[in-house]
Amino acid sequence: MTKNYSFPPHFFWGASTSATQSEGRVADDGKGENIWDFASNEYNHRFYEGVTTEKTSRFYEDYQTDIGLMAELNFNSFRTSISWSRLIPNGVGPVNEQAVTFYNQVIDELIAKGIEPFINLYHFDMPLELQKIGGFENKIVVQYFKQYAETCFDLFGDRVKYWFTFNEPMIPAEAGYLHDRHYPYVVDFKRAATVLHHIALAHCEAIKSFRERNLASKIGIIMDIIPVYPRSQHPADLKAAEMADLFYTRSINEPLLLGRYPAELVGILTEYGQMPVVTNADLALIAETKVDILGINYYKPRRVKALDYEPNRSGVFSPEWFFANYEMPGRRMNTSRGIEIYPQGIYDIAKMIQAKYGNIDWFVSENGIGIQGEEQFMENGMVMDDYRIDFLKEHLIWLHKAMAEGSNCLGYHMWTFVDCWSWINAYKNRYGFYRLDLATGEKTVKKSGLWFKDVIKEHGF
Ligand code: BGP
Repeated sequence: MTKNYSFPPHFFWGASTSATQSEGRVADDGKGENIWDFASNEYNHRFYEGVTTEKTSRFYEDYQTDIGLMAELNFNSFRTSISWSRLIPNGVGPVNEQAVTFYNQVIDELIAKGIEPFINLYHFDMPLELQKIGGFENKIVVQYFKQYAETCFDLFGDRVKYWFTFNEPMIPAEAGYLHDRHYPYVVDFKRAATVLHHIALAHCEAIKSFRERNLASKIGIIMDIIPVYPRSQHPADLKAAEMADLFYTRSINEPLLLGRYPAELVGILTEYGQMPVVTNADLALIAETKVDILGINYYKPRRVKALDYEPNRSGVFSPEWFFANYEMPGRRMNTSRGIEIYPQGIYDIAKMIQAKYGNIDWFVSENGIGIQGEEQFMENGMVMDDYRIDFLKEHLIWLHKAMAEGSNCLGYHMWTFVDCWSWINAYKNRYGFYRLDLATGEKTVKKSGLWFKDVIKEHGF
């Protein structure tokens, strides 16, 4: 096969998922509840068609089969998360031995099949008992997270070579405390900022514990860097883009990757009385913490423009007082998900990492396309998802270009291995290389899965 786009022989290829979105068996074998299990029951109407965390692709019982299906597609790596409340049912205190057995088996099975486990510690899933005392709003939870991380390093650190502290640290703060999308459905900027700061500290504490152990592994974090594009080069639009980037990206990337909060952000939050409590000890910890590797989830760009009205600056403080989202005419949309498709974004992120974050080792930890009603594309039992192949190709081409220009990208993980349950949208949009039949539980490969299998085998396409 003639290849136009070759990737390095040791490039990581695979997919990613998270515990809550794949495991199921939420009330079994000693697992404690997390906020999603709780919200599933108490706020059922907030999930698409009322489908909740119980209904998954059953990784808890089917992990062996699933890992076999990954191996069939030639995966050499796979990212999932540990469920904090499965391992430590109350978030702090005794460890659930059945969970230890489960995660040991998963890690061992992956390694046996030649699939490098990439293990993430937190994917939006606060144990319910800790949420009852405020979750990450309560600084004590930073210490509980540190203890949980230490438990994971001690139990699995002999085999896991790639660790991640958080998936998309901005989301629990933004979606849970500002935009009313995730439990506890709070709308309060200062509380969101407090949560974000404590997540930053939890990340740093976990890394400190990791370093103390001298493990022969790497640790990092998975970020959703959303590249921001202004409507025009007019100074007002440029300023708007700067503000969106400041609030939604730099506010977390800079403390965790550069060791300090942006001064402009601190200035604005102080002016508006929105600054969380940040001690000198916190700042010292942030300053001394470094990651070895970065995961980047990329789905969409953000386009912004200057506000064309004077915002009413009373009520809940909002970053949207400083910019407006902009729907660029003619932009290419994934209408199922309501987001723009912009493959060049992955290249722009790679360049940003090169320029701003010391060209650190990184990998694409999520990228994919969620489509509603994929049944319509089925032929002889297979989803003929050419749109997904095109999507992957286009993103990989831009990634390839960035790598040719010196970006240290180590791998590419698609979201996701098999259609999975999602926060809010449940099974509305399908993302998998394998189709999950919700009625029978059957998993069948899609055309994109077979295409990806070849790409991995050939190290390119
Ligand atoms: C990312 C999350 C994933 C996954 C994905 C798709 O932000 O890390 O957990 O859900 O988005 O999003 P959705 O399922 O909402 O379309």
